[in-house]
Amino acid sequence: MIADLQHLEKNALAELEKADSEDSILAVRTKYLGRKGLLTGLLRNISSVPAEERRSFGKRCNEVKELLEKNIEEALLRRTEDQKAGMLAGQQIDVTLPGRGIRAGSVHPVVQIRREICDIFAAFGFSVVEGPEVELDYYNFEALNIPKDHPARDMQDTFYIEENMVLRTHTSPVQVRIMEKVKPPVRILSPGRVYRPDSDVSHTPMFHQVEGLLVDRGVSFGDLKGILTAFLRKIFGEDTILRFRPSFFPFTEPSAEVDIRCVMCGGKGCRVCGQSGWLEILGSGMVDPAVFQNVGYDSERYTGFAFGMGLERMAMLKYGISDIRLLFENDIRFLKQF
Ligand code: 2NL
Repeated sequence: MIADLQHLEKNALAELEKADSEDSILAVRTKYLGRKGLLTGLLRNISSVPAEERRSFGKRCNEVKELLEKNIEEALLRRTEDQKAGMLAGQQIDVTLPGRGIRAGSVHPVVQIRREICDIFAAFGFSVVEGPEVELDYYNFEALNIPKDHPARDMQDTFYIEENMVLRTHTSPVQVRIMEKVKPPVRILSPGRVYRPDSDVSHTPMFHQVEGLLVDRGVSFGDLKGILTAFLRKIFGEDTILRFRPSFFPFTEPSAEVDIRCVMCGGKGCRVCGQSGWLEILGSGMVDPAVFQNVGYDSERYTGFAFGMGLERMAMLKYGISDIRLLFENDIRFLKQF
C-alpha cells in the first residue's frame, strides 16, 4: 500500500507537469482526488493496512493529498497568468478593432407626438399644465357638467378609488382647477395619462391625451376653427383637408368633431378609415356656460373653446402604426424605427 501511494504520487505529479490546459489540469484532479479518484480509493481501503501502520499510512495519504491540491491550484493559477500575459502581449486582443458602441435609446412615438403638439400650441401662446391622475369625482365629472346618471360615470367606464375619487378619464379636470385659480384670459394645454377600463385591439386601460382651452372676451367658433385648422396642418401637412362635424359633449355647446382626409388612402376609402375616406382626429366645442358657472367665470362676459385628442391615435395615424398594442410592448426593434 505504501508502495502504491508512492507510485501514485509520482504519477500524479508527472501528469500535472504535462497538463497544459485548464481542462487537463482539472482531469488530473478528478483522476486522483475525485469521489472515485485513486487516492480517495486508497484511503477508503485503509482497513487492509496492518493496524500498527495505519496511522502513518493515513498521515502520508493526507500529505500527498495536500501536496496535490496545492500543485493543482498553482497550475491553474499559472494558466490564468499565462493567459493574461498573452493578452497583454497582444496575442488575443486586436487593439485596432472598433470600440463597442453604446446603444442610444430613442424617443417613444407617443412622447414625440406629445412634444410636437405642445411645441405647436406653445407657439400659439398656450401654457402647458399638468395635474393629478387620481382625481376627485367633482373635478372629473361634476364640474364638467357630466350628470350623475351619465354612462361615463358607470363602474364599467371609470376606475373608482373610492366613492368620490377616480382615476381621471380625461385631462379636463386639470383645466377646471386652473380656471378656479386664474381669471381669463386663459390659454392652456394639458397633456397626460388618462384611464378607462377598456381593453381590446384598439383600446388600452391607460392612454394619453392632450386637451386645450382658450377663454377670453369675444372668442368665437371661428377662432376654434382657425386654431384647430392651423394646428392640424402643422401636424399632418399644410395641404391637409379637414371637416367639422356636429357632435355632443356635456361640457361644450355647440360641439364639433374634427376629421381629416384619410392619410392612408387620400379619401378613396380603405380599411383604416372604414371606407369613409375620413379619420376622426379630435373633439371640440365652445365651453358650456354651466362649466363657466362652476368655476366662477361670468359667461356673459367670457366665451371660450376647448378640444381634446388621444395621443396614441395621433401617433398611429402620423407614423402609420396599425396596432395600438405595439405602442405598449416596449420592443426596441419596433420603437427605434421612429
Ligand atoms: C375627445 C374630446 C374634448 C374638451 C375635450 C373641455 C375642457 C373643459 C371645458 C370644456 Cl375644462 N371642454 N374639453 C372639449 C371638447 C372635446 O375632448 O374626443 N377627447 C379625446
